[in-house]
Amino acid sequence: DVEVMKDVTLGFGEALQHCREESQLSEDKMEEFFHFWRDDFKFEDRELGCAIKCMSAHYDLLTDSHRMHHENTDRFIKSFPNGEVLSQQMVQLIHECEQQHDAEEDHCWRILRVAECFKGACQRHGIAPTMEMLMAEFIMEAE
Ligand code: BOM
Repeated sequence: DVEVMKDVTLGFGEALQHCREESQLSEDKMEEFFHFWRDDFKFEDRELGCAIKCMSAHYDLLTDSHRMHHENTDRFIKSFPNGEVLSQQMVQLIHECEQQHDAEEDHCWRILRVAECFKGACQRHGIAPTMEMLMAEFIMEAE
C-alpha cells in the first residue's frame, strides 16, 4: 500500500535532522529524505548509508550488530495509519536485502546497499510511494 509507505518514509525522514551532523551528509546531497524514492536517485554516497544508520538508531530499529531489529521495526511501521498492512512485508523485504549484503563489513556501506535493494524490492511489489504523493504531503506539512 503506497499510502502507508509514504507515511512511513516521511516519519522515518524526520530523523534526518538529528543525523545530518553525525553522518556528515551535506545539505545539498539530500535536502529531504523522500528523494530516496526518485527514479534517478543515486546510491553512491557512503554518508547516506551512515545517515540511514543514524536514523534507524534514532528510532531504535537496529540491533547491536547494526542489523534491523525485527520487533522494533514492526512496531515502528505499525505506529503509522494502516501500518499493520505493510509491516510484516517490509520487515521481510529488508531482511532479505540484509542477507544479500551480509558480507559487507562496513555498516554504512552495507546499510546503503540494503536501502537500495529495499527500494527495488518495493518497486517490484508496487508499494513504493510516488514522488507526487511525497511532494504533496511534504508541502502540506510545511504550510
Ligand atoms: O540492515 C540495516 C537495516 C536498515 C535498512 C533500512 C532500509 C530503509 C531505507 C530507507 C527507506 C525508508 C522508508 C521507510 C523505512 C522504515 C524502516
